[in-house]
Amino acid sequence: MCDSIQPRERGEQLLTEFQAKNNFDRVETTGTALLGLSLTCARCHTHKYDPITHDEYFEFLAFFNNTAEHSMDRNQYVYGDHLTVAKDPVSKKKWEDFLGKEAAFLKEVRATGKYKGSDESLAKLADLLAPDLSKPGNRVKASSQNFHKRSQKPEHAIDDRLDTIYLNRDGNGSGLTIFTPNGIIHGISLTSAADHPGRDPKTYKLEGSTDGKTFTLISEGDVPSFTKRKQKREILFENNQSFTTYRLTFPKLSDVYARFMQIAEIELLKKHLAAKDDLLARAQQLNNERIQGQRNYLTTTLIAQDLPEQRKRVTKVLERGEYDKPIGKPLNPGVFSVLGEMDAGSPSNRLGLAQVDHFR
Ligand SMILES: [Ca+2]
Repeated sequence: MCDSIQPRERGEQLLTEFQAKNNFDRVETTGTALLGLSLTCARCHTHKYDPITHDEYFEFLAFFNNTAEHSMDRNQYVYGDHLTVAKDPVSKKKWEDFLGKEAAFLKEVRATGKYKGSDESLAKLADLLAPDLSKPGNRVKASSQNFHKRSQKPEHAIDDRLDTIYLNRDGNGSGLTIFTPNGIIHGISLTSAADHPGRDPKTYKLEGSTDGKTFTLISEGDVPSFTKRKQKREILFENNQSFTTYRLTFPKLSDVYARFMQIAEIELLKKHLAAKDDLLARAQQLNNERIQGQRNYLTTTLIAQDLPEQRKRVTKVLERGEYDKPIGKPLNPGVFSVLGEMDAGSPSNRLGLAQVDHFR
């Protein structure tokens, strides 16, 4: 019998099945986590002494049946829209206190008029004293795709962490391109990774570009040899040209037979740093506090968007909880009668459901 179903129909059936399963999961997780009720029985039938009926289960499910994400994610690690929120009420208070301190400081900076153009954020002010032109989060491109995409990617070379490494399995000649704001550099620093010393760079070649296509040689030569793991070495050179794209490759590695190139950190050393100033030093300190605060007090949470009105799905009771057996009339979202009713003024969607104050 199955053979009479066309592939397209099969695909659609699968989508319907997964949509139903996702809905069951959301309804039952909400029941278990927020209501302290296992709702699974009501998915298939009404128990005589159970306060939640089969029909009510599907009215509740209607709240979740119109989320816009595809019911099958194809195992992609791509996350949709999200919100940054405080981890808990104590964290919220601490973060707000910090934001108050930051606003007062920026007001003070603006009043001096010393850093016009840079005073809109702590990060930009702090950056004036930072020696490294590249920043964690700048775009980077590996010289080849022969690296572990998650644990040893090129981004690890500019993430300001010594415990993360970039490792390229193409060995000699591999490296990376770093896309930065416009800036002149007069040196680089390299920090060896905590693994086999033979994989450390022995020579380097640094080129710069302003369009990402044509590159000019800035400097090349030997890398001072690393005598320890996680050791930082600086290489200084003459350069007066400004670039936005820096390509750094390592033609030779420490061990001629090494098959892999590895590096823990790379810095592009800026030629001109701002003069030391108490305001900038405080900006740096506050910026560090901000980074710590973001880590300690904030977290992100995914948000599921609702489908637009014209694409809304119809929710019906599923006989015995089977995805391909919808019965009865279309249902509107509704809460369990034992919970009371939703306030007439609250929206008939997940937002209304989340606003528990609106229950009467
Ligand atoms: Ca690193």
